[in-house]
Amino acid sequence: MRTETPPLIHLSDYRPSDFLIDRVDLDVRLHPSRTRVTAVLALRPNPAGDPDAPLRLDGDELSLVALDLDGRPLPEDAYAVGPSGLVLAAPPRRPFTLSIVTELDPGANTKLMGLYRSSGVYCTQCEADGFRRITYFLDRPDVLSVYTTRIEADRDEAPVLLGNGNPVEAGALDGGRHYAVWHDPHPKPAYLFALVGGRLGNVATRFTTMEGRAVAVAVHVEPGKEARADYALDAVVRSMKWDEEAFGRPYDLDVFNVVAVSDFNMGAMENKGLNIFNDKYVLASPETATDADYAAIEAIIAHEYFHNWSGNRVTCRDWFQLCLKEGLTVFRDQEFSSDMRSRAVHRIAEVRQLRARQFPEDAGPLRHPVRPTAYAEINNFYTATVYEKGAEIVRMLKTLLGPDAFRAGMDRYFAENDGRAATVEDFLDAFAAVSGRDLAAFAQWYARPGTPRLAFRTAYDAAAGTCDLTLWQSLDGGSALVMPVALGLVGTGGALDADCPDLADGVYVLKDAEATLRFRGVTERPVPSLLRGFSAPVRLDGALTEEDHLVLLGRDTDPFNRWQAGQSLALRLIRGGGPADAFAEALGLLLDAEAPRDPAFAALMLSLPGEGEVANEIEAEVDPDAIHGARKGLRAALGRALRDRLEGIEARLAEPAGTPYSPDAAAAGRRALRNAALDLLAAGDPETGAARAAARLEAATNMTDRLAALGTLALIPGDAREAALAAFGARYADEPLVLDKWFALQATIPEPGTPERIEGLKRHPAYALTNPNRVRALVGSFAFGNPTQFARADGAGFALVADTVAALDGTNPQAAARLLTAFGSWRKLKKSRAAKAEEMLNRIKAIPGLSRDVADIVTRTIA
Ligand code: 0A1
Ligand code: ZN
Repeated sequence: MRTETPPLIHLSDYRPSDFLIDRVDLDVRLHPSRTRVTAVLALRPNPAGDPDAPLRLDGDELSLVALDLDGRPLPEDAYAVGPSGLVLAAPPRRPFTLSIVTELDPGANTKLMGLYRSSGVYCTQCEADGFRRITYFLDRPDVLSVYTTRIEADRDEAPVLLGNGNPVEAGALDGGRHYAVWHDPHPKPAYLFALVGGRLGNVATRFTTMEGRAVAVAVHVEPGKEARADYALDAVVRSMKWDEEAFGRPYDLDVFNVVAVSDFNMGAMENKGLNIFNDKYVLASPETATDADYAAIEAIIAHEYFHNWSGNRVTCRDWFQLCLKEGLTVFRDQEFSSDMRSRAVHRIAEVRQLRARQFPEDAGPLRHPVRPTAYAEINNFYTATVYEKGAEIVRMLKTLLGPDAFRAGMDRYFAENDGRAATVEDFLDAFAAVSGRDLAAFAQWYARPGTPRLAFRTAYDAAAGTCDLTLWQSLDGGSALVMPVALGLVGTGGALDADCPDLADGVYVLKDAEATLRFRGVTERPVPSLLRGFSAPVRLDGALTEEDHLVLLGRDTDPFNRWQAGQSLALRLIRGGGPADAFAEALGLLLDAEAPRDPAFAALMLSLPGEGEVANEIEAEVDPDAIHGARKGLRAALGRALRDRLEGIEARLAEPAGTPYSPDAAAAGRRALRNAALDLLAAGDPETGAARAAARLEAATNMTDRLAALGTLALIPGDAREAALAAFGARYADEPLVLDKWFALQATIPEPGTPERIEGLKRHPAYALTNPNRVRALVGSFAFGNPTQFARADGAGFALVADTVAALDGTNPQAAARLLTAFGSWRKLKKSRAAKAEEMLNRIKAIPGLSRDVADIVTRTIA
């Protein structure tokens, strides 16, 4: 049987709903296998809809128990129930009430969409279309309703009952049962519905908003792990405060609850007043979480909280507008993290992530515009393009308009669209209105897939003291984009004070395919520093010499471009070979200056572009082994050339015994630099490196240092590595989130033995195909983070991942589809390897009964 190409839904087919639902009254009686849901829906025809239309309510894997219209059972010939929902052919043409009773089996719900159980805790996930797995509904984001939810459960099984909005009432019932009623006054689409019932501990505090509202804030976790929720709770409070200060957005309910669950398909979910999190992004202690984990918790807590305005108060008209909430909210969380930490360091991290995930997506078969125009399965569009490139568009808008007009535009957007389901046009209209600018050309960023290229040339006239800088942009299939290019000229003594009337605040707005800017008063041969702060998500085609990059690395005033110069130099050496002496010398000088001043920045300077980033730069016939070998060679050369300095850093940054762990950016930066130094030293001299790493592992007092040392050791084959891995696995046998790190680390070892190691780890008692974190850690890390072994010439890597996709598709299609996206760049590989990938993709495609999620990815990937 061949998989059919799933049918497409088109943006151009959008029509308003024929009916609206003003109020939803839910009564949910929780039971592990027979949960009963009574939904009372206050419906009315939509004046903007078709007055003769039938009522089609979405439903998925539901069993219908009873159906009443205005209090009377509906005769069986008045409705039809099918696999995708329930249809009333002749509904009333006036306001009416439907009362629907459905029965669900949360214990059997392995898709983790709708109502399910995670380690005994009842929880829900409704975005994008999970509410239809709870009751029949108009499950689309432009139908906004006011919800009241009564939850009933066994008190022993689920002493804590949480819903959206504010608590109204709670009490005991006969037979050991109890109930709680929650009311959410803010109209919302069904995808923001949530409930939780279970045995949970919590940490709590109060926050008073700028409007004087006292909010009870709590983070709920597995009992016994409360102390690990302190950092998340603190991040909630800091997010609340920041959104008031940076965007004037106060919180709007009396309670704000966060719940951590261990089985979750994504990072977290912004349900109104009741955010539900993958526990990986809540639980942290120095013993179990790294600095990177703390930073991710802070960012994701902020992200979900910020959705309260960008997503919930103003929601999306349809799923094509997903970037309206996601791109904007990523931008907001990035700004928050930049304010909490170092802006320059954070910007570098953002760009690395964009290049590692979004650039390849935009260059491969799964490419799509930030606002797609068609989809088969919306759950496959929670992508780096929608999120990260979507955030870059908002950032460019801010650069183009300046901070004041940007803030005024945001205020207007929130004011005009509060309580509405909006579009990208509504968003841009707000900025056009406050600034008087025409943003029609800028809007192309939402519509055009692919990463634009920016090229440049300089012509310096020493006699005249002028420099002409010509910029070109190109992107397949259309006119020029509007892009802000932050730039300046740099000389051997630092930034040149040259005059250019085309720049405003150091930014040139490129609107045409080509433009030339003239600088006057240029006193020496200048090096252009382009795209400072990565002011637009484009690829900058290099026309700089090694000497030019060295000037920027040493002298640019823009920290991002100093880092970028190092990356460019490293890329040249990885791709073209040649002596690394000049690069090493420049890095050494930079370390002397920056290591004491900004250790986090110095650490970033020491980390070379990843193998995937190198592959991005290559158009075809990618050979992961060659990239790996060249990168390893450069690291070894740098490790040797910088040995004295790296040893000095190692010694200087050792923390005095007894220093308490703090996750703050300064302490994390020192750890990052010290661990980067260790890693590079070990690359230069594996033998002493192994001993040094083993000693550091022994001495480590927190997970950041322990995992870094283990990671260094993991790259050096031998008994010391195996002993260290075994000891780590035993030490954290009861810590699933730490075992995930251990799984991931082993899965990314770039050696032929790794697939076999993974097969062994699949039999580890903690591994489970039903838990997305475990699968991501073991098989996802291999697929996305081990290019030499995933794309092995013998096809064993592709087969390993394909087998997992096939096994997972039956229980969790969303997770299976996500894993399959690892094949996205297969066509660029060397022919023999590409052929193996294609074989596996065809094998997956031929599986009978494939889910729509996987069928969609596989057909697009092969196409
Ligand atoms: N809106 C969430 C992402 C999310 C999307 C789908 C989910 O279903 C499994 C879960 C979460 C966010 O941006 O954080
Ligand atoms: Zn989001």
